[in-house]
Formats: sequence, structure tokens, C-alpha cells
Amino acid sequence: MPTLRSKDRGESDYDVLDIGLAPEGRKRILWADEQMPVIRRIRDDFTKKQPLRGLRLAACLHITTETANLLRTLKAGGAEVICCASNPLSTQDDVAASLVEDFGIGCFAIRGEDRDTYYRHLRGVLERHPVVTMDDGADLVNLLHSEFSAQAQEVIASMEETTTGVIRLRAMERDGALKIPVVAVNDAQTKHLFDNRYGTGQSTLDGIVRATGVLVAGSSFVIAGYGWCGKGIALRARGLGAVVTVTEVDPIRALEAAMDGFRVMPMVEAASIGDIFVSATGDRSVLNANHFDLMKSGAFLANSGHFDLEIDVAYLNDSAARIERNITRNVDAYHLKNGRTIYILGQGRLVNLACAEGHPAQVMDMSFATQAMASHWVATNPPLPVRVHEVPQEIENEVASLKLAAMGITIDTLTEEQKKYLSSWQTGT
Ligand code: RBV
Repeated sequence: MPTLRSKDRGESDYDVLDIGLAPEGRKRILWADEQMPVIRRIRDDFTKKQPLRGLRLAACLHITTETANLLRTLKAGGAEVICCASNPLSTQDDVAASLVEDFGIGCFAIRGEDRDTYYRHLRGVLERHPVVTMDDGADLVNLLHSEFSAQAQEVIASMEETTTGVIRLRAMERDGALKIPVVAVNDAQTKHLFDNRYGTGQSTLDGIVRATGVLVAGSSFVIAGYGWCGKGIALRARGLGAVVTVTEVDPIRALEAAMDGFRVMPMVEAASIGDIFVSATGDRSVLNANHFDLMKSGAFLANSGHFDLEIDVAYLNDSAARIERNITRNVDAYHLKNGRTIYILGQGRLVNLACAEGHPAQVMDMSFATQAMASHWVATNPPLPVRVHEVPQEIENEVASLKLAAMGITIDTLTEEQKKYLSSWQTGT
């Protein structure tokens, strides 16, 4: 394993809570790696071929065991890798320490960092002039287009991990503001069909249960948003025995939720019947002043969307009669003026990472395999035009095939006769 001893690195190359946490982080990183066969395969390949040789790559991602295994892979491919957190509350401090101590990867991330520190860490990464960037939510790309815009032309491409980030990048493209080519990794099927649905589904329930210990069976579970994340959460909440209600603004998705067997209604109606609320819309103020007073005393509110503005926590902070922070780990009690109490999980930050450990390694294996192959693609192809790019289909097929092989699943192939039939139009009734 590549080890950079303390004397080989400057203190300015990292900012972590406690470098002494490295041994625990290393153990957990290696444990997660056991569940990431596709990323391991790519790492072996990268080690031999060195496709990222000499590239300085900066990643703004959740600092988790799974991310560590992606970053190790990029480094094995020859890149110089530095990273910072994409959320102030998702960093696993032992992982941050191990990245620095055991894997020679500069890391700027401390769980619970304030906004100023969060941005200082992003700046710390950009001050090292990366040529490839990797983002989860587009905060790094945003900074690259504002304070660091003089550096934008140095960047050959950026990869975007999440739905919210892709929405922001497409808005930049529409406004003619985008200055670098970006790859919408989130939009790859090998990412969102699995990570957003099964990853978010399981880790959101995991976060809620870890934070509260609530019995999901028999509860009234309200989900705002029926995109891939909402679908996964609804599936898993139902699996645990909840009565699930979905709120939506899109008529097709609302219909889909209804025909999938969920109750569908506006949030003002759902507000008074829910025991557990989860937002997964990507938009702001989905749970707001119109809803809080209607809620049952004891309701749990969690957010699974990328940013912490889906639940209007700012309003609650101003209007509550009394707030008890950390009434239990990661839960704040808001005593409302109407005499009721509602509980906010993980400060309204994405509950799966703030209150649990994010998506399981098996599913991040596919997301991060797609990231690694997309990095290879941007590094070894002629300069990409400045726009939002899709992940090439060959990469998607390769990731899916490797995952199937790792799972011991084989599939059929078309015969010549079948191929011919599919490309013909003469044969009918
Ligand atoms: N996510 N990362 C993890 N364990 O490292 N878990 C979730 C992890 C990513 C996921 O891909 C999603 O798109 C994004 O976090 C939301 O910020």
C-alpha cells in the first residue's frame, strides 16, 4: 500500500480533525473495498496502464470509506489526488485522517465544519491548480467560475456526481456561463438507477433509524418527491411496514406513485397525518411554515436531498418557542408555539450521510466505477467541447458487465437470427 510518511508531507496539504484516527479509518476503508469489486478491478487496470499519469485531480465528494476507495484508484492510475468535503456534516474523520496518513491523498475535511471552514477547504483544493475536478453538488465548479475564474481554462473537465449538481450545471450551460466541459455522471444509468434508488432508499432509512430508533412498521411515512431517490425511499419504507404517502408537483410522477400503490396528496394534507417526513425533491422549502403547525407532536423530519434547504430550518430556528439541540445524537427538538414538538434530524442536512454512513459500498462501487472510467475518458481523449456531456454508453455497458460478473450473474446473448430480426421490418403477423 502506498504510504506517505508524516515527514514527506507538509501540514498545509491537509486539514483533518485528528491524524491519529488514521488506523481506524484505514480498517474501514479496506472493509468497504471488499464490497467494491468493480473499483478494485479498475484499480488493477489503472495501476498497469497509468492513464491519469501526471494529472492533478481534485475531488469535492463526501469523505467516506467508499470515496476513499475511488480516490485510491485515481491515484493508482497516476493522478495526484487532493480532496475536500462536499457537505459539512458527512465527513468521516477517521477516513479523512487515513487518506492523508496511509494513502498520501491531501484531504481538507472536518465533520461539523462551519460554512467558512467549508469554503476555506474548497479554496485550499483549488489553490493547488487541479486540471481535473470531481464534484458532488457543483460547489467546487461554482467556485471555479467565480473566485477562481482565472483558473477555469486550466481545467480539462469536471465530473458531477449528483442530480442537484447536474441541474445547476445545465442551468449554467443554458445561461452561457459554463466555462469548462463537464460530465454528468449522475445521469448515467449505472449511477442513478442504482445509487439514487437503492442507495438512497436503504441509507435514508438507515439514517432515520440510527438517529431515532423509530419503529417504521405501522408508521405514517410521508415522502416529498418521487424521483429516483423518492422512489427508493418509498420502496424501502413500505418494505419495513410503513403506510407511505407521496407528495409531488409533476403529474406523471404523481400518477406513477399512485399506480405503484402509494397515497398521493398535497403536503398541506399530508402534514397532519405523517409520523415521519422525508424530503427528496432537490428544491427549497418543501416543508415550510404552512406545514409545521399542522404536524402531530413528535413528528420526525428528515431531508434526503443534496442541500439543507428542503426543510425550512431557518424559519424554525426563528419561530420556535424553544429549541433543544442534540436531544439525542443528531436530533434537535423544536418546541413550537402551538405547544407541539417536532424533531429535525441531522440539522436538515442529507440524513443518509449526516446520521448514517451514506450509501452502501456495493452500490457506490458502480457510481464510482463510472466516475473512474469517466476520468479515464476525459484524460485520454482530445479536449472535450465546453458543455454538459453524457457518460459514453460503452462505459455504462462495461460497468454493468463488470458488476454482473462480480455478482456471479451471467446473461443471454442475441443469436445472429435474433439480431437480424431486430434490425428488419419485413416480418409481421
Ligand atoms: N453518496 N456518496 C456516498 N457512501 O460515499 N453515499 C452517497 C458515499 C453520494 C451519492 O452518489 C449522491 O448522488 C450524493 O452523495 C448526494 O450528495
